Amino acid sequence: MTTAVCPGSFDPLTLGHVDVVRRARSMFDEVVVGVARNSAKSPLLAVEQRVALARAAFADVPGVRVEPVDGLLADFVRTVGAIAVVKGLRGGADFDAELAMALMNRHLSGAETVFVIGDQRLAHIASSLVKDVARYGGPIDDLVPAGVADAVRAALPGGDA
Ligand code: COD
Repeated sequence: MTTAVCPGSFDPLTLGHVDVVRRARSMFDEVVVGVARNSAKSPLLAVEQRVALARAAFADVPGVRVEPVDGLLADFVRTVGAIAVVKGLRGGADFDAELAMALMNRHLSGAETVFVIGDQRLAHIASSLVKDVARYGGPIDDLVPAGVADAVRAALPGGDA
């Protein structure tokens, strides 16, 4: 059985992420979505909430499970027995950011990184933009899986979280 890890901050999970995970699942028997605690980025949503939202989003996708990543991704990859990390690319800027991480993860764990080109209709979707749109009261419901938009709005100042 082949296992791959799809890691990210998923703060919040978007339809772009879902597309990448589904494409990864078409190549590997099992995909583990690794939700990084990522304290360096001061996430809007707590890791427990990001994990819960991702579990709900992938509940109907066989062969996909969601786990938190507390330390190094390279250690997580080894722990779950994955042979690859799968990352999505929207363009050259993503590749520039991903290359050093891919090389470091291979250095640390031996795992290869596989890049998939996401659906071009979702290429404008980034977690940071989703939060920005929501912060100014814009509509985000068609950018994220069900339940995520309400969680983002609730977590913003003035929300009911
Ligand atoms: N279409 C296609 N791909 C997309 C889209 C989209 N619309 N949106 C996002 N993506 C891709 C991104 O390019 C990325 O590959 C992935 O989805 C996740 O995106 P984010 O923004 O949720 O996650 P990041 O970039 O913040 O994740 C960084 C990690 C958490 C993977 C990284 O920091 C990490 O591995 N942390 C663990 C600690 C560690 O090991 N650090 C050393 C790393 S070498």
